[in-house]
Amino acid sequence: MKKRILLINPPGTRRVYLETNVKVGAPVLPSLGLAALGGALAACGHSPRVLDLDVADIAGEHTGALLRKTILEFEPDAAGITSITPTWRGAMDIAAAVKAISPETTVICGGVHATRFPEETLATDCVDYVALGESDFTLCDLLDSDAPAAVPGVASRGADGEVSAERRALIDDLDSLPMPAWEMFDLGRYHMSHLTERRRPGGYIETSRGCPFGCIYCDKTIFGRRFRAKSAERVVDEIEYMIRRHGFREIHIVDDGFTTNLARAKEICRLMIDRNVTIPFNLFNGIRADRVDDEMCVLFRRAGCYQVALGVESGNDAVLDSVSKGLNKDDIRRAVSLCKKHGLETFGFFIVALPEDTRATIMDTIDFAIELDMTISKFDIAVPLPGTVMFEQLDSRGLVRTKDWSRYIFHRTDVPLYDHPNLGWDEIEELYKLAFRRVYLRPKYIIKRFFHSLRTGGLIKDALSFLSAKWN
Ligand code: B12
Ligand code: SF4
Repeated sequence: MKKRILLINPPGTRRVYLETNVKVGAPVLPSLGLAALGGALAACGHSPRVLDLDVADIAGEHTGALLRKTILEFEPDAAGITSITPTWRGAMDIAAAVKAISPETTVICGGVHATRFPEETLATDCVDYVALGESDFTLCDLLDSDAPAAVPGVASRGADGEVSAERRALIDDLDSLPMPAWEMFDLGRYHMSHLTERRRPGGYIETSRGCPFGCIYCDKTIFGRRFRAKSAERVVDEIEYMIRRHGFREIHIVDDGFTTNLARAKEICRLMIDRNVTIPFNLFNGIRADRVDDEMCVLFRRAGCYQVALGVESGNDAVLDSVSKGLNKDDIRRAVSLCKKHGLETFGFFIVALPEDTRATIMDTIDFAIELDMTISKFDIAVPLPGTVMFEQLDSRGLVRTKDWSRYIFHRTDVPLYDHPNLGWDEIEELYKLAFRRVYLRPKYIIKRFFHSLRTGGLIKDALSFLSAKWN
């Protein structure tokens, strides 16, 4: 039987980005996870709708009233709420509100934090089921089943109060995934930061899932370590569908490892060129510095890529070793200079206060950022996301100070999350702010950025961001 399901995105962007030092980089695009679920639901005959409370929150709308109005109008059979660690608490409040407005609506939670903590998520009567991990097919099966608790990948609380939480096998054939349902979103309400955007509207695409590496701070709860990929044909079909069917004018690739299989990545670019499906795109989530070569950069450029993000993390080889990155500074130097040689913008992710960091190694990281002189350098505070090796390391030593997950945000220093083995939080905060000042207030950078923004038309936005940033 056809069912109405309301897919809800909880607020997050305001606290995670807009109230922090990196507000200039805040990305506000439609959730790919919800679009993927919507596509799968539509493909099996259901009627999905999205309620994006994050966008409503940014716009200053009253999210509680909006939720109420939407539920009373749409009368969903089920509500599906997504969450990651910092938005989980808010997602639980939304679950309670849904039940208060409409007790007969089935409430299903999914996403990384609910998957990691099904017991806690099912602790109240407000959540009926948790969909564990990848749920593209789980959610349809759950809605179609007379015994939802028995559907593989569904966690629920039994009559005895016990929670059964068995994961479903990962999806092998990613070409079998239906196209994401972008029609559920009002694309006019979304935008990237001008730092990572050329044209609007932009949209996320995933071409693969899983990453074989094991960086200690990275959460692998959903897609795991096995690399699985869509075929080049499917990827280019999907890009074409985004452009022609939905009017996207730019794409942002969110794969953990777009170039894990370099031959496939090159094939995708070649096919984009051959089929004339070139479009401005960036490698938003970063590629590994050891998975890029000259030919790849040439193909990136020809296919429309203008910006490559790289996970640099640290400017100290011993610290890089300690986080099991499997890369050293020379690998990173090589990748950055290759990208620059081919005229690609570079975006570097750096982490301040990794467990082995000291004041001196953080200064190495700042110096390395200056040496690399990338188009954008983004500094994050090392956050031990639950389930990561880093969390286990700190927690087993009794160093984790709070499990208030709403505070697990990469760019906030106002509340200490853990006791760092070598540094106090005052010092972490001081070094974090110093990193931005030393990298961005260099005359060489300012002059270069000025000409860059003249060329790309971002001069006024750059000037405003510069003036509104908190440098101290
Ligand atoms: C793109 C991305 C972003 C984007 C947009 C996220 C979005 N809302 O769409 C941006 C840049 C905004 C972002 C920001 C952050 N991100 Co992010 N992000 C990603 C990334 C790279 C891809 C996410 C994605 O679209 N995947 C593809 C879709 C299809 O997968 P999915 O969303 O997981 O959905 C599937 C399942 O989870 C499940 N599912 C999800 N929701 C629901 C709901 C229901 C009802 C059901 C049934 C199932 C279900 O089914 C889906 C289909 O299989 C992931 C890494 C990764 N590889 O997943 C990190 C990741 C999700 N991000 C992460 C983090 C930590 C953050 C930040 C907190 C970092 C920070 N700055 O502090 C912020 C928070 C932002 C916010 N607004 O709250 C972590 C989350 C870890 C955790 N424990 O929470 C991840 C896993 C990275 C990592 N490996 O550590 N992120
Ligand atoms: S940080 Fe990147 S390379 Fe490291 S495990 Fe996560 S996705 Fe893989």
